Amino acid sequence: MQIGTSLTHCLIERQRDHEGASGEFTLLMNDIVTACKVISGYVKKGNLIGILGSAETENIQGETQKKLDIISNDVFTETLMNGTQVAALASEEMDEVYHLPKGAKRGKYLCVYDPLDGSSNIDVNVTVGTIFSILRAPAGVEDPSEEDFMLPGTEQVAAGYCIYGPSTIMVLTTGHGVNGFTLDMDIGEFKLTHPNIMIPEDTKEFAINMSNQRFWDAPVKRYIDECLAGKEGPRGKDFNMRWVASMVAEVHRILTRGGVFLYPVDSKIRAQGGKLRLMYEANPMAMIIEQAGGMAITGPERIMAIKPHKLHQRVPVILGSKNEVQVLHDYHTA
Ligand code: AHM
Ligand code: MG
Repeated sequence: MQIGTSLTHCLIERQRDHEGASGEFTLLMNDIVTACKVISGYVKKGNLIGILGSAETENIQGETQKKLDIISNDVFTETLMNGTQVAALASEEMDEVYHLPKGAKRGKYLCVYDPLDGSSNIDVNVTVGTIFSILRAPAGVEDPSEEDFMLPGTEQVAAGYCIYGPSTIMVLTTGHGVNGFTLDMDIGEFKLTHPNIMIPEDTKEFAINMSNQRFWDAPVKRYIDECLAGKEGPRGKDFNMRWVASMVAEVHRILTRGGVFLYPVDSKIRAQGGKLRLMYEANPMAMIIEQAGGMAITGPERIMAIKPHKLHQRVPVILGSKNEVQVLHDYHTA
């Protein structure tokens, strides 16, 4: 595909590669693209239309929802429901599986999403994004249950995110590499700007919330201590650090110039399994990272190999440049 080709065109071309394809996937992706354009519009308008700030409600994870969390969730859910390519939906902002109304036309896909990741950043005008994962509904199941969503990340049909930063960029994988498309605001169309993204295998940049340092387990503590020791330490190089507190922004930076991102389990959050959610944060990002030549692990294991046991399950996340994540894997399995 040539730089500048529209996302719509790329999706139709891909559909042509699959003999007998029904076009359902293309339509679903088209709905996701539409939803992200609408969310991007809201994010960019911000307080011009009075949508910043807290909604004074809590999601199932006990986190206070922002007005934009709820708006984004409604936009994404309604767009996909009306699109008729899904059998059921699940979101960070909804306690349970979202079932389609009785008699509603439905398709063969499941979509799991975080409608607005990094939402603690909304009010301070820092980058946020939408993350999504597409799975196949089990054949013959009319109204999928939570159990039907319990598929490992290796079963994802596609994954992506849309980042609402200085530009709005959609990053996508269907298991054949990773491509990025920038929204051309003048014509309302995403255009291919980042073809075949590959993550540099080596890096000197890590991202972790250092305020949790005293709670870390030994392998993470060892790794960060060695990074901080710089040229004089065992790694023999000086490291740089970044922490946006918006996973979409961290992953996008890593896809662009390499790096390693860690939200490990620590003694403060051990009981809940980690901070980030497996199905709509860790798995889609892991698929993108692996497809771009990187690695995504919990510490000892590959994220995408985990068989989920509940929708809002949390896991430790370590991902990014292959050689650096390998060091962390070695420390966790030594
Ligand atoms: P959210 O989905 O409620 O926004 O939470 C997930 C976000 C990630 O984007 C980010 O990596 C992490 O939470 C930041 O956490 P912390 O505030 O503990 O640094
Ligand atoms: Mg999130």
